[in-house]
Amino acid sequence: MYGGGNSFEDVYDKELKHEDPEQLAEFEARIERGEKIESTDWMPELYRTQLIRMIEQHAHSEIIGSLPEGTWITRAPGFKRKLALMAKVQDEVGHAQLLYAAAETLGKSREDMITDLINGKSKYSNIFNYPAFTWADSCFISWLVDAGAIVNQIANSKGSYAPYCRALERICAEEAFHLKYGHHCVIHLATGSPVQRQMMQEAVNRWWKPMVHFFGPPDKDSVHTRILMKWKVKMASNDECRNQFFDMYVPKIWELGLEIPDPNLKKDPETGIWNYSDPDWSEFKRVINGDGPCNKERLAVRRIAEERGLWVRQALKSPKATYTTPLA
Ligand code: FAQ
Repeated sequence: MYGGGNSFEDVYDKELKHEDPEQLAEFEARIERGEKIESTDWMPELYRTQLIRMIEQHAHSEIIGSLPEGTWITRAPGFKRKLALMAKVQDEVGHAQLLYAAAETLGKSREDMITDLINGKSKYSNIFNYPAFTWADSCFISWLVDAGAIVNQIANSKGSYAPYCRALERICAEEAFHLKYGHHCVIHLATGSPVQRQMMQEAVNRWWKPMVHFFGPPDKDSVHTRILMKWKVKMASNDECRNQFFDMYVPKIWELGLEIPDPNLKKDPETGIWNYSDPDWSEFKRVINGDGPCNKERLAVRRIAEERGLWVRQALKSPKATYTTPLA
């Protein structure tokens, strides 16, 4: 891809030089007209590989994303919270299924995607590599991580690749419920006893930086944004999504009497752009490349699930064979 001295135009020309110019022009004209692309339609190879990369990473994020909150199901404070959290976590795993199915339409098998996840070849969202120490951490995820996910997903659901858009529409409807549940949990703690308020504040302090990272590197450093926006896969840039999130949720966080651990966070009233402190992008790079606080633990859980589920997948393929389960 571009970067490292190569201009976008150089790489665009190089990557697309094997494509038929007429087909490429017609494809780009369709996108320009706002038409949707189906899996059976002609598409340049780069569109296919970019979509696989992005949808696959998104699917992995949902499935790994269910883990930090999942650890709180057994310890949720009360029956109603437990029921709601169980339903939410189940939804996130369901989102992964929808997204894996959308990525499969482009020709990569689910087995290959899971193998690439477990081997550390594929990425997933930075934020799920941090530990949920307290109940308030799980409330932060349910409200604000879901909020960030919705900002990005609503934009992308208007994009050009039809199977991904269909999956995102359903996902956004479910995420809207998660957001309400999470907001309710945070309101409860932020307006509760001093101990509850303190616990919620500490969660905000812990999660704010990874939350700023969540939307991806600043546009000037983003590798894929230009081509993805040209082909209407990404309908808003990383900075646009981050700014929209600040706009919608910073006032709500402050309204609850919670502080955000960034003294420079301020909206410029003239431009509508939020200024914020450098959130240490070197930490972001380390985390997305496998060296965050929980990367190894998260992938180990996924690996065990794969190993334990192998006999079920084999039995579904060949029901008459005999299998030994790893638990027998
Ligand atoms: N984490 O050139 P860009 C959720 C990587 S779903 C890890 O700007 P792009 C639901 C990027 O892959 C959350 N890696 O990349 C939930 C690339 O590396 P590569 C996930 C990141 O694709 C809630 C490199 O950095 N949402 O949370 C991240 O144009 C609660 C350069 O970056 C989606 O996946 C990151 N945050 O923009 C579940 C939405 N950011 O591949 C449970 C769809 C960047 O070259 C509980 N995806 N990188 O090795 C997108 O919109 C885009 O892919 C972005 C990144 C915006 C994530």
